[in-house]
Amino acid sequence: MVQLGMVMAKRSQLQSCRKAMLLAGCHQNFFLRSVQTVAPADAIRTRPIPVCVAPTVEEFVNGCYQAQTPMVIRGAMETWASRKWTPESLKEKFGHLNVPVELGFWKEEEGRYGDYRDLYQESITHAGSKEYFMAHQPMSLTDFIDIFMCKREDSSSPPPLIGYMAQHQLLTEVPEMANDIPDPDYVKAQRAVYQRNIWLGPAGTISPLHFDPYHNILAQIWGTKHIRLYAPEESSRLYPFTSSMFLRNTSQLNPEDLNASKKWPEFEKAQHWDCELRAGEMLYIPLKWWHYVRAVSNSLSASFWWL
Ligand SMILES: O=C(O)CCC(=O)C(=O)O
Repeated sequence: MVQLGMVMAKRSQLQSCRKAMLLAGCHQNFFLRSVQTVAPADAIRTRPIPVCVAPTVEEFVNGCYQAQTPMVIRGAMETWASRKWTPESLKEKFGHLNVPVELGFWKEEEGRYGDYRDLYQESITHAGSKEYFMAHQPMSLTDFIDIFMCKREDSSSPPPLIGYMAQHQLLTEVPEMANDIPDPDYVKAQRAVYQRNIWLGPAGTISPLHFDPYHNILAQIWGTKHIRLYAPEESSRLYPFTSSMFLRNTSQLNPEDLNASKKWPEFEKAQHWDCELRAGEMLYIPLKWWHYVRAVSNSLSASFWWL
C-alpha cells in the first residue's frame, strides 16, 4: 500500500493550516505529474491525507474545513485526561456501565467478520412504515474488555468471534467521562456538537465503507486505525447498496479486496486518501466523505459529528 503522509514535525515549521493545504496541493500535482511515467497504476488512485500540527481554530476553519478536504491533526489532544486511561483504569472507573456490543462471527468464505451490514434488520410497523434496528449484545464494560480486548494466547488464526462497541453515545450518557474526552475546539468554536460517539474494540474491527451526513472529527485515544477515504464525487464508483434504505450510505465492496474491481469494474477508477491514525491524532472527515476504518490494534476512539 502506498503511504505518502505529509508530516510536519514542529509547529514552527508550519505558518498556517492553509499553507499546509497549499503544500499538499503542490505535492499532489507534482505526484500526479510524475506518476504518469513511473508509478504503478494503483499509485495514481492513492493520495496521502495532509497532516497539520496543532492548527488554530481559525487555521482549521479557513483551511481544510473551507476546502472540504480531509486533514490529520496532531498535537491537539495533549491535555485530554483520557490519553492516560488504560483498560484497567477504564474498568475501575466505568466497568459497571452496561454497553451495547456488535458481535461479528468470522466469515471464512468472505475473509471478514460480520458487521452492521449483517446485523441490521428491517420490519414494518403497525402504521405500515419501515423500522430499522440493529441487534446488539448488552454487557458490562468490564466483561467487554475482559472477553474481547485481552491478549490471545493463540494468535495464529483469527478468533471466531469479534466484539465492537461501536458508535455508542457514552459521553452523553456519562457526563463524567466527557471531562476526559472534551469536545474539540475545532467544533465547539463554530457549532454545537450534534452527536458524540465512542468506538472501543480489538484489532480487526471494521467499519465498512460508508458516509455520514455530518462533518466529523475522529479522535484516536489509544491504538491505531487504518483509514481510507473517498470524496463524495466518487459515489457512483463505490456501488452503494440500493435495496435497503438503511444501507444506502454503505458500499457493497471491501476497498481492501484486491479483486474488488473484478466484480465492481468502476471501482478501479476511484481515487482514495489513506492514513494510519495513531494515538493522539484527530482526523477531519468532511461531510458526506466515504470512510472505511480497520483497527490495527486494540483501539479507543471518539467521534464528534456536527452540521
Ligand atoms: O472508527 C470506526 O470504526 C468508524 C468511525 C466512523 O464511522 C465515524 O466516526 O463516523
